[in-house]
Amino acid sequence: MLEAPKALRLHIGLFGRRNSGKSTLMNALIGQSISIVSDQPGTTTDPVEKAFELAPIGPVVFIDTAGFDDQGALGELRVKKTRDVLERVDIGLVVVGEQGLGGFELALIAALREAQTPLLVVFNKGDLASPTPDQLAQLERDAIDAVAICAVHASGIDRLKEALFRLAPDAGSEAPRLVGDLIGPGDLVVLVVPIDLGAPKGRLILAQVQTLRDILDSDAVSLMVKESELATALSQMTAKPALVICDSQVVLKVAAETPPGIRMTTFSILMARFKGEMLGLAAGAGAISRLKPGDRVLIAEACSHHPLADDIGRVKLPRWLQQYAGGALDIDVRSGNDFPEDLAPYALIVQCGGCTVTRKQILVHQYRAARQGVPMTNYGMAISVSQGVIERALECFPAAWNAYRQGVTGG
Ligand SMILES: Nc1nc2c(ncn2[C@@H]2O[C@H](COP(=O)(O)OP(=O)(O)OP(=O)(O)O)[C@@H](O)[C@H]2O)c(=O)[nH]1
Ligand SMILES: [Mg+2]
Repeated sequence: MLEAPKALRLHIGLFGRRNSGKSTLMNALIGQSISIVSDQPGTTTDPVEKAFELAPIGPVVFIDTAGFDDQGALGELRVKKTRDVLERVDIGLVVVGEQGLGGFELALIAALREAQTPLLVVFNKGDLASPTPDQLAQLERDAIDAVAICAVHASGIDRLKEALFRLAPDAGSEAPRLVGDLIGPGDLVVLVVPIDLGAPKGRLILAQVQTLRDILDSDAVSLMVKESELATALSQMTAKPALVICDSQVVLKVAAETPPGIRMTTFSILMARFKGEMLGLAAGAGAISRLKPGDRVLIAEACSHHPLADDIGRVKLPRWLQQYAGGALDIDVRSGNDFPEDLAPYALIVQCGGCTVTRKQILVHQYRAARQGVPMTNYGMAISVSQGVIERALECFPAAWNAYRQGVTGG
């Protein structure tokens, strides 16, 4: 009964001309020979379905269909079955063979669009043909995603999975609450926010605003102070706060001033859960303790902002990580969409909190890192590690605390 019910699975249909490699692709995606492959056009006659757990999307059903371009009496029945599939899938893959993108594929694209079905063009047989620049430009103009693969050699399948994940309507969007599940009605939550030169003028940053809103939604009570007022605020309270949440930059002071027995964490750690897969990021934080001088580290920021004098990503984090490693590290900073395909050279990836990007985008990065066996964490967790307070800040997330400890030992 742990299986996802079929209706909840994302249905992904494979469409295209006969012999374009749909069945080969389906087999490559699931890593088994489920659908019959041959060089004879028209091999698949009836739709072939296979339920599968597809990382990082989750439970899916792939539906391989009969090539669509054949006509005639027998052909028409097949075309109808394929059309039925086309109308009920959640995502359509338009598989293009060595003939390239032609009128037939454009008609398929139009049919999927008419059904309002997200679609992805898959240029298969990369060993025999490649999409032309014109075709790619046209797809881009129409805002249609495309990937080039070679199904027989199972190459490009990971990029295809990432593209599928970005298309999936609900995948990754079921974010946990920011803090609402950690508190109850009437609870008091203390928020500690430094107002320094880096603080935006006349407003609060998004993570703080979202946290305040979630506290309001939970019918709880919030009190926001600067770190200089925290001790006073705590000493004047008659009831114990349920939680103290601070900016990572003051985590050392706040951890010291919050009495044991009162839970404390940081906005960035809440964001790690809200915008990413927390356990993976916690395990990645543990890997910081295994950094050695000379290791390569990737620092990835989602937005390209103008760096401040003591920018976290470019100045503070590198300094802290190098102190931790006990020597110079080889640090690359990448911003925006420039997240490398090949992560193998890195001993660690530190991703920003991702306040300006979707959860999906961070999950795609995490998926890519996990697949290549590279530990990945985020800014806030890395800062708490460098300040020696990560275990305190993870106390209210026991599973993440365990994942962190496992990351430390490399287990
Ligand atoms: N060179 C090359 N051949 C491929 C590739 N993918 C599939 N093929 C070959 O293309 C032929 C057709 O593959 P299928 O997977 O059966 O194609 P299909 O789209 O399912 O065809 P129908 O079921 O007839 O519609 C087979 O001989 C495959 O081995 C590829 O990436 N490169
Ligand atoms: Mg087939």
